Amino acid sequence: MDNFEWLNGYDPTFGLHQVDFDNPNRPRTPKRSAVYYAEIIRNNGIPLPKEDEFLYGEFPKNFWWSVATAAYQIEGGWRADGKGLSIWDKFSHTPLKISNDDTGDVACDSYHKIEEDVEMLKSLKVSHYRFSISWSRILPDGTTRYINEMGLNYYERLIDALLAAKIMPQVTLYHWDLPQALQNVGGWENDTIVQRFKEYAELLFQRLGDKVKFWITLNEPYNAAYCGYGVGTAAPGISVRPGRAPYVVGHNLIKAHAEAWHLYNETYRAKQGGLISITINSDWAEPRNPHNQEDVEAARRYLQFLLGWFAHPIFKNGDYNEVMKKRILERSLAQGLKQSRLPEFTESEKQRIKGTYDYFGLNHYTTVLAYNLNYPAGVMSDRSWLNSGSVWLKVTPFGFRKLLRWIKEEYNDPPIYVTENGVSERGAFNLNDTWRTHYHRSYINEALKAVVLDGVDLRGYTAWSLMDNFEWAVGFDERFGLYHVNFTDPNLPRRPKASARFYSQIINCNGSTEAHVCSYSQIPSS
Ligand code: PNW
Repeated sequence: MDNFEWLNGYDPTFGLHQVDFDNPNRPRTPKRSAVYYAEIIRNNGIPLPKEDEFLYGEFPKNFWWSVATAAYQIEGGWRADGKGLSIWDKFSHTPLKISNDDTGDVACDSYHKIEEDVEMLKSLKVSHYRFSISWSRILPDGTTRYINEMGLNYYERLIDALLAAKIMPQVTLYHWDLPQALQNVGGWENDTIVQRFKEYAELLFQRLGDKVKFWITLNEPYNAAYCGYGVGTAAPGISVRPGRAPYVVGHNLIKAHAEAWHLYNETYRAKQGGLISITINSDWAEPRNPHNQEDVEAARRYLQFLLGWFAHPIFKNGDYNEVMKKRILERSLAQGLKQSRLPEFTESEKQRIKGTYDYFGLNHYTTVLAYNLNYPAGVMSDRSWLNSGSVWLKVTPFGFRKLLRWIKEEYNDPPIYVTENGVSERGAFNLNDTWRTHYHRSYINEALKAVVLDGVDLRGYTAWSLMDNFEWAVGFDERFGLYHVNFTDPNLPRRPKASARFYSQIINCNGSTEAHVCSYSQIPSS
């Protein structure tokens, strides 16, 4: 119990029970810790809950093991090949420029390092590599008026090098680097972008489609629309955009995706035979207090606003979910608007949008605790969750399995590809990244439970990211790479972190971490 703490008197209290020193009877009250300790004593220890037990086993045969990057994050804004400006060029913090002229920053200089990048992928033994194409490198002003053949040729050489190494490309059309020329006419807020995106997609199907069999139309529409990553407003400190604009952007993103899907489905699928869909990001949301119905509903709202915003129209009925429609209408009217800030789809648009998917692409990193607050929910994290190099990213493997199962149930058991999952570090350079190995080991094990125990149709897993790179609004301080890049050396050398070796072992054993079932290959440390 709380007691006399020597020189410090009664201020520090170490007790499992509180003592009221103002009351002459000195009543004792058990604290939460007393209840918990009693439970430990009763159990003679801390029994591991069944769902937290490690599951030994393997993923299905032909499971895809991949690793991801995005064009602007590894190529930077380098544009001596004729690339046009993108909305990200003005945010570039790249510490290295090839020259001081106007040719832009190089980030990891992947434009000139196809061979090195493919070597890393071969060492990892991935079956697939997810990268994105820079729209303004192919179409400098965003339109098909002028095609930059030099830029297109870079991606052709990359794809050929991958195929020669038996690594299949997974190509994202739009990973946030909108051509500045399109932003100048309103970007994603102008509905002419739907046609522009379709023309850009068509060019890529025509020119790369005989070699690329897995397309992702849009990466994380939520962050593009709501946080401003894809609309030219992202900057340190600006994370969420107010008003109607995000909903208009979201509306056009959904239509652009649907048009690209139909184009591929009707004109290119028969002869090219690939898959095309969208990648949606989502946290898992756990009610802050699971016994409080308001918190349970807040968690559900959070998922419907984050993942459901895009998944409901595409994977369900062509329309926004009821939770969003109701909440946004109520708020809009309460603020004196005549109608909801959330635009509506016409009946024919709904028919056009519904079912425009070949798989469910999922980016997942973390879990939040949701509680009842207006719009759509209040969120916080648990103090005991492990941190990472990014404030928003806590290590919460249990949420991964729950989210996968939720998607299975909510969207009628679609084939799922996880297209990003990973963790960041910041601060001093250290190749021995035990935290990243721990992250992938525990998250991949939760994915395995989703497959084996919950019957989720998971087809592939992708680690974010192949190498340290330009982490958007935060620049180079947060590092997600399996490979370290030395940005102070003009050659930008890449070196494997410990987690790169671990990931190649996981791949080699198809997701199993039992050393005795298969022999591990080693990545030489160069
Ligand atoms: C994703 N958040 O972005 C992107 O697809 C990647 O380009 C990026 O490098 C990676 O995740 C790591 O951040 C996110 O604040 C950005 O919750 C922000 C958040 C989530 C994902």
